[in-house]
Amino acid sequence: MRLGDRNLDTICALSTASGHGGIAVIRVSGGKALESARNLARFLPEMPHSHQIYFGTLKTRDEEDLDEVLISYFAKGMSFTGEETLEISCHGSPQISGRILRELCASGCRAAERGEFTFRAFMNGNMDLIQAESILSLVQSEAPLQAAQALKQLKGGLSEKILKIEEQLIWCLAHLEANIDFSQEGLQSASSEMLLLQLASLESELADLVSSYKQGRILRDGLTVTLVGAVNVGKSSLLNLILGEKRALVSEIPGTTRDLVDGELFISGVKVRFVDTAGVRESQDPVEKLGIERSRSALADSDLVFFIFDLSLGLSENEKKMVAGITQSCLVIGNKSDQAQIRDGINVCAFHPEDRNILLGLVEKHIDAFKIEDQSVLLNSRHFELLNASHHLLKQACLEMREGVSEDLICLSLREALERLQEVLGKRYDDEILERVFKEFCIGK
Ligand SMILES: Nc1nc2c(ncn2[C@@H]2O[C@H](COP(=O)(O)OP(=O)(O)OP(=O)(O)O)[C@@H](O)[C@H]2O)c(=O)[nH]1
Ligand SMILES: [Mg+2]
Repeated sequence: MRLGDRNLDTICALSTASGHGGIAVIRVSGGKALESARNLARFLPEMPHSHQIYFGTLKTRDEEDLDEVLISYFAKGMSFTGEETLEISCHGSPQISGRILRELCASGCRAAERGEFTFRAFMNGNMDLIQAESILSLVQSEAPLQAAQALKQLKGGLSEKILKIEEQLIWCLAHLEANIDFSQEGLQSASSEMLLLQLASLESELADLVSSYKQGRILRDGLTVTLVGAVNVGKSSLLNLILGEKRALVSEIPGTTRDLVDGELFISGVKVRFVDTAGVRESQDPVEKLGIERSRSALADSDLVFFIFDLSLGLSENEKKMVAGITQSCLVIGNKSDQAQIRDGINVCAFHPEDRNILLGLVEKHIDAFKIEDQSVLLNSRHFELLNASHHLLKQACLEMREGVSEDLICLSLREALERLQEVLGKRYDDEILERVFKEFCIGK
């Protein structure tokens, strides 16, 4: 069945998380929402008012009491999906919500599929595809800044930006095409220089959006900070200081940590995962060798590296070589400052609780450098892929214009760039695109 054809049914689903809770909310949406619900909720008035709440007892078809509930009613055209919708707030037991759903299905509804409520909101023009996807980002958000960005997108911030680019691109295309049509008469509807200027500015706007995906990924997936260094320098002690708990084993025996040990914190609204690794040294012990191998691969996966050394011993030639080989952002941190005579550079002592702030401050500075809060960032790989493609096409069109390539060819690139923009917004779509977007959703959303 085509996705669009499913819209004829009235659907129902549990919209709150499954399990026991104070209340559970069941959503019913579609042309027969009221009619179906009335089979259970006979207390509903003939003509309920939109955005009003009705209290009463749901009954089975055999007149058995199901639960005392509140029903919020949303008239067609005034709901999230755009269809007539009811939200039934019942007591939060899976047994109760399960029975209500079964009764609804026996009264003409069918169980909703993943994201089907949001899908209908999109199909009924209540939101564009970016906004629909932002709901998923919002529901899945873990970090406060990620939620803030998703909310911005739900309110249409990102869509507005892309719509503006789309509008200007259409304007440029129209003038370029007009120039082709009137070229015989030697007329130009807009000068090529002006069009090039305009297209170059659109290209730079798109480039900014595309590059913001780097920040978006940090918001979505968080940052990984890895503590590496030689054996016994205090990496595990510092991990414990950072996390505020005894997560990793600490001992005076070099080579204590064998496997990766990690923990998470939120810093500046971003999820940060700290990873402690096995100290690096020449070793014949096969298990220790495996641990050191893991340290190396953890290093490759990290966004920021804390290279720890023992201040009382100083940075050895071997350690200097290790630092030089690190390609990620790396901060060299001297530990055991309590035992050191000289304390230059970043220095801490794992036994001083106040030094935790020094370490967290380093991560905070790293995050602040991305200036995430000030701008609209891409959170979604689909948006990134399409905007990236659109940007490349626009860049190519600008290049062709500078080289004096025929306007027909330039128009081809621009039209393709425009199509990618329209796919991001969901102005152009097919079942495959929609399947890909909505399969990520949970049921009831
Ligand atoms: N004086 C002093 N001792 C420290 C400090 N930090 C750690 N130590 C001690 O140094 C020893 C090694 O600490 P760990 O945290 O296990 O060091 P590590 O780098 O994880 O060691 P490996 O896992 O073997 O690579 C322990 O005896 C710690 O108590 C510090 O700031 N000052
Ligand atoms: Mg250790």
